[in-house]
Amino acid sequence: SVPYNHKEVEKKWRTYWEEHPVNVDDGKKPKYYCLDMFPYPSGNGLHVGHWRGYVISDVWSRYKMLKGYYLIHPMGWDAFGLPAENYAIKMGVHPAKSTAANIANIKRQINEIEAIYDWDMEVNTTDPEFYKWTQWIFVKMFKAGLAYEKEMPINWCPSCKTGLANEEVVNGTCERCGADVTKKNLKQWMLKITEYADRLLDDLDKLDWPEKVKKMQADWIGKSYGAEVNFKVDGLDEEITVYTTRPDTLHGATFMVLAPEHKMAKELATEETREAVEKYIYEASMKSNVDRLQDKEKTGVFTGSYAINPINGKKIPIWLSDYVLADYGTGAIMCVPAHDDRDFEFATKFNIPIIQVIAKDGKEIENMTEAYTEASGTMINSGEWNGMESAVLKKEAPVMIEKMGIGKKTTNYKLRDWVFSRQRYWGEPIPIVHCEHCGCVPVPEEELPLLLPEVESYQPTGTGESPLADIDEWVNTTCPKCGAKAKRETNTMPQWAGSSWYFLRYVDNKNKEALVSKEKAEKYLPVDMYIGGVEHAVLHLLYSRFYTKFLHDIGVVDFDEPFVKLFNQGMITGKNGIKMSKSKGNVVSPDDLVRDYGCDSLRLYELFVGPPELDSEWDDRGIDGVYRFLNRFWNLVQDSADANVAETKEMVKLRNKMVYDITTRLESFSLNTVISGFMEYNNKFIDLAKKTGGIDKETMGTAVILLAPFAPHVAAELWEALGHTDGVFEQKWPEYDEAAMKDDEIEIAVQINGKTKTTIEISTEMEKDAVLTAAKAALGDKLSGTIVKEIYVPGRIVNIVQK
Ligand code: ANZ
Ligand code: ZN
Repeated sequence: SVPYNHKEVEKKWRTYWEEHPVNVDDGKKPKYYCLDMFPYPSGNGLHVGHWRGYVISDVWSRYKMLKGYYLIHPMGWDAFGLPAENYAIKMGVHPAKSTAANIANIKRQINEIEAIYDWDMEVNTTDPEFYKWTQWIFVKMFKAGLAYEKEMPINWCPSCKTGLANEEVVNGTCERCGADVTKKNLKQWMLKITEYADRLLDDLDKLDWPEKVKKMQADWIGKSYGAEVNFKVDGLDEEITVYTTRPDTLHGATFMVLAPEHKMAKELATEETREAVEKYIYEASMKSNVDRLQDKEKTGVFTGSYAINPINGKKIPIWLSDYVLADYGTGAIMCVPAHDDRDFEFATKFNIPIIQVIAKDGKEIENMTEAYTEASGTMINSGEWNGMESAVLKKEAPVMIEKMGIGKKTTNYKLRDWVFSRQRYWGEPIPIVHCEHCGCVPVPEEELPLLLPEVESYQPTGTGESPLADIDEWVNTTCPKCGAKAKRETNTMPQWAGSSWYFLRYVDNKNKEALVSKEKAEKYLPVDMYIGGVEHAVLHLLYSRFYTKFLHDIGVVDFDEPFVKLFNQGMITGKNGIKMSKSKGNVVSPDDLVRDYGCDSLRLYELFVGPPELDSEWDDRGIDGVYRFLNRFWNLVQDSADANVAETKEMVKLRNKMVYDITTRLESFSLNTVISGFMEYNNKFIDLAKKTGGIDKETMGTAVILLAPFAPHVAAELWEALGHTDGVFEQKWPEYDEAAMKDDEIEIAVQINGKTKTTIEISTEMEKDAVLTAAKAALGDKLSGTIVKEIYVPGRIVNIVQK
């Protein structure tokens, strides 16, 4: 038979599939929408790590196709954003130009994977026909009161010269460039994602997503229950309200801490403390939230004033410290050092009394060395609350506090409204006109898209204005409402804007009348399976859910969750688990591997390197193993096609077992073990074929169909070699017959010194040792002497020789 030549085989089938697409909508099949997180078209092209996600999604897609679905499997480009703009600043090339070149290159690389993307559905977030709808959504949100302007201190990246959302600040640094993030007071466009907080939280239950991701979203939303308690300031006609999730510990509050930005902070300073207080407030204003919360030594300053604990009338000192955030709760907390770690650390450092109010076994700890943070035990040192269970009190205290008139029960969220403006060029212009008479007026929907104008310099101004502010003829306009002279908003949208809804557009990407038509939305949406990296657990995935819920509410789509199922693939890393990156010089390009081993081998190896949900280290040498497997399988099928033997029971059994194993492993996304499964069965078939001269065509055909989603070219060629005239992708995914999987049971005689004493039932698959053990167990007491020999004639007789 012909030896495997990957170049020829792959070329042949690619040409064939271009004219005979395998995924066709016959109007009868149910749809299955399998979506990849669309790439940012960076100038570096794809490395083997990017391949992994695309291979996983293509394997899953082809599997669903063989299960009888019409596939929605689109691809597009998330092409606005900083890298293209930074490149423009450096090289003077318009971002649209460099982006187009990058897209062409990456598209070529993606085509090497031979994934069945439907390029008719392609979208590009920077295409005016696309961002028209990104702007349209913004206008709709504005009209619904969900987009508003607010002056506030925002995260500011001094290097990218733009504002950042909380989600884009990682450990106090800019997610993009790594520079330390500072604060800047700027007028911002905000999206009221907080209005959707409860739905975003509650609907997590509906999703077939990894628990880890759901938890990250729930934590990000951060809903908590507790109470607001009012403390009088001693000697002033003022009250300070604190937010606490542990009102049960009220008697243990020995001090109060305010965020340095709290509106009372300066007022509380006395003559002696004023200088220190003002210095502290200034220093804190220069730090980011994340910096302030990070685990390092607590800092703080005593204001000189005291508050009165409303439950017991005790005077407690009021401090300022940057571990209290201004924009969470009320920006002020009551501190219970005995039962809160941060408060304990602070009290220890500044010598503030610690009063225990919950005792684990009813006993007070003599010298506390750490806070007791559980809400379990009985109340002590707590006046009328003494003796109560702290867990019960924790639930009841908010209501009790409300009744006492010293506060009220409340719910709090960590989620903040989304800072939606960027002071950069390469983004969607925010379609708003500022009019002296009418205020903020949206650009009329029929005038969208509001095109991004050409500029001479992409350089951000650094003053907090975008480069668009320099283009007078663009900025100066008239008010759509009253016709007076007015100015355009010059900020652009964040990169997340387009990616928050792009998955809806694929299925109707040429529609000029609507974001997506009702019929198409109903027929093809939502996404059944979304595949991408876990780094998007909160940002993109939360924003997309928010957008989808909004579009549901205004009647664009009739579902309110975009992604039914989610799979996060792990990263492919270089040696020692180091992330592949150009700067580290450890990037492995797929191009050479495709040339030397073929697309099919690389596809298999991308899966074989490790469990798809975990990070895996790449080692080029490993691809040899899968290449050898493909060659062996190739030869087996070709030889079997020539030999054309009739099926035996053994072959039927192996066939059914293989279908069962491969299907169950695939269904549970254990893709690496699917590949090792192919190798194991291949070896079994080769062993069997040595005895039988070949394997029957149905069994070989079944193996070929199972392999088709993984190694499509090889499968197509071998399917043809088996004599079929239709295509392998026109087949149905094989079913297995459980009865046929069972090993045969046979009865064999068990002898002692050649005389039959009993019989046992064994499976034909049983190994010699296991048969002997079973035989000896069946003989029991009859075996009284010393065993000198144990004989097994396979499938016939066991003979134990004893003295
Ligand atoms: C007293 C107390 C006693 C607290 C105790 C905890 C344990 P979550 O679950 O995150 O909502 N807190 C309130 N506002 C804060 C702010 N702006 N910055 C920093 N910390 C703040 O936690 C709420 C708890 O975090 C509140 O309950 C408060 O400390 C603190 F044994 O009040 B607690
Ligand atoms: Zn006006």
